[in-house]
Amino acid sequence: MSTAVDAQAPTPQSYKTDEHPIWCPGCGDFGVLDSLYKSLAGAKVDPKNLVVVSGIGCSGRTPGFIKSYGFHSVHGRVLPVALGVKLANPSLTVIGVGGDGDGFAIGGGHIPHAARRNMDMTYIIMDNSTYGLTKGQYSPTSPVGFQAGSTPYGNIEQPLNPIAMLISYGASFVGQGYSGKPRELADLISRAMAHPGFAFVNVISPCITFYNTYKAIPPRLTELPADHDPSDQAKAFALALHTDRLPLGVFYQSRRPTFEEGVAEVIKKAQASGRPRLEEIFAEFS
Ligand SMILES: Cc1ncc(C[n+]2csc(CCOP(=O)(O)OP(=O)(O)O)c2C)c(N)n1
Ligand code: SF4
Repeated sequence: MSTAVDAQAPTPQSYKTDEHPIWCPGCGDFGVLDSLYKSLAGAKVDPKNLVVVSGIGCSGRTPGFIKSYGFHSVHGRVLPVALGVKLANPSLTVIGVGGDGDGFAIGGGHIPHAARRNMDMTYIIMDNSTYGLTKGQYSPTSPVGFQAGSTPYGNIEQPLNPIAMLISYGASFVGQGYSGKPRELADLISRAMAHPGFAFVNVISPCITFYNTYKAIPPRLTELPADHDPSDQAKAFALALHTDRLPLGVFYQSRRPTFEEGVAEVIKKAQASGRPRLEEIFAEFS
């Protein structure tokens, strides 16, 4: 049986459910999950106030492994579901998780709008540059030349650059982590959760079965420059363009009103306007 979460002194262990991940041994998603447990414990998040929303994919299984309310939703629809949850109850801690296929391919149209709205949530992409669950097809972050059943002669498409994309869409927090560095990743996720606004974390999380990058990724990992100022959007964008290196940490962070704050203002203005309420309008037609 899993243990109860002690609200005063939660441990990473106490967020584990009785469900054991069925990911392949060595899957990067284990490192992401471990980091999430640490961040939740560090922030003393009460499971009663936590909602984890996922899409479909190996990564999409994550809510089942975290003591919380969970919503294993529809492929590519993490963000609209999370938006609905947060708007219905802004006091909840909302975490979205999914793969690069889920988030950047079928779900890609939601990202610019989530970023510009700035709803207070954390969105974690477990980026393995392939479709793990469906057996290794190429994804929007697969490199040129990537060979799989769907691209037997090599991928001919330029990969997306998640960090540059999110910075240019106006996300107010953009960070990158690696599943093989769970302590640093936990620190990054903690910072994302503490950020009041839309916090995007791209986690390089190798798929050991269909695209094993455990040897190729580590030599490309680097730190952001020690003097990097995360409030400098242009500099953050410039750093994101050097895709031969993969800097880890917070590229960009800024504070601006959240979507929920804006909606609360609109509600106040509407109530003060003296305009008829929706119920009154409906009543006219009944
Ligand atoms: C509407 C819809 N289209 C396609 C699928 C098939 N499908 C399931 S998961 C998936 C992609 C999984 O890749 P990714 O999102 O990167 O997650 P991973 O499995 O790598 O964690 C696809 C295409 C689906 N379930 N629903
Ligand atoms: S197929 Fe890949 S992404 Fe899916 S569980 Fe296995 S290693 Fe992880």
